[in-house]
Amino acid sequence: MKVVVVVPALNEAGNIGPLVHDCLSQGIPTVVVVDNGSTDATAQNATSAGAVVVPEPRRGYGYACAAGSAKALQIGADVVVYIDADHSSRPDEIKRLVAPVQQGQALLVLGSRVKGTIQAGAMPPHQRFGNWLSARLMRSLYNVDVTDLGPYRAIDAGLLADLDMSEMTFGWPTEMMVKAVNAKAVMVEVPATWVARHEGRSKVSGTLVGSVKAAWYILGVTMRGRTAKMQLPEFERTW
Ligand SMILES: Nc1nc2c(ncn2[C@@H]2O[C@H](COP(=O)(O)OP(=O)(O)O)[C@@H](O)[C@H]2O)c(=O)[nH]1
Ligand SMILES: [Mg+2]
Repeated sequence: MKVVVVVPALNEAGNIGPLVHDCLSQGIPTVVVVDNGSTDATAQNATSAGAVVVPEPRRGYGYACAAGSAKALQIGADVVVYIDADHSSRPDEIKRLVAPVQQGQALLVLGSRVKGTIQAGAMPPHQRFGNWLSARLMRSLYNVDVTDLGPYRAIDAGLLADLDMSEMTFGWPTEMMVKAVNAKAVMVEVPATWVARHEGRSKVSGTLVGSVKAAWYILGVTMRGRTAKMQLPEFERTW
């Protein structure tokens, strides 16, 4: 199975090179870095490290994920893995993430930091709370057994294409989950490690504006997913 890693990135020049290197050294054939209008050397450093760089000037985490996904599907991915550019997730856990898709046990695999390890100081208390609340809401509204809404995940390419993603904000990872549930695709969690970003400043949970925006989008998508707008026909299993 061809695994393609997609990395949405905004001004991560100090992190992107080592991250791409670590992904490639896991035997991943293609790492797609989406440069979301960085003003630093993110694109150059990603290219030097061996990534395929896709520019996406429209600012937004979802825009970047969508551009990377389109590229991954275009180059024939069977499984697409998403990982943040700041090296908070560990590329040596990609195999664990991809295994349930490869073995035909799930179509969407979520890296759960709650089931795994959160390094001291890697997740501020308000982010922990927001995440707990969102996961709780997801459990009660969708009747699914999830503990985390983190960005590190693997998805079957067929399911990804069918989900017709439209949320171009930090709500993208949540939209993927609610649409997968609505499409009755099998979704599982595996433990994942979360460490503090290697370099640079947080733009989301580390800032008030970023945190409020992220919470707004995540909760909004979770609620809207219960309306007809995000209903999808039942997904055909590929195994
Ligand atoms: N494409 C895109 N990525 C972003 C944006 N803001 C942050 N990111 C990326 O999203 C990830 C999470 O952001 P980060 O600053 O680490 O937030 P934190 O994990 O909450 O501290 C990182 O990989 C960032 O490079 C954005 O506006 N667009
Ligand atoms: Mg981060």
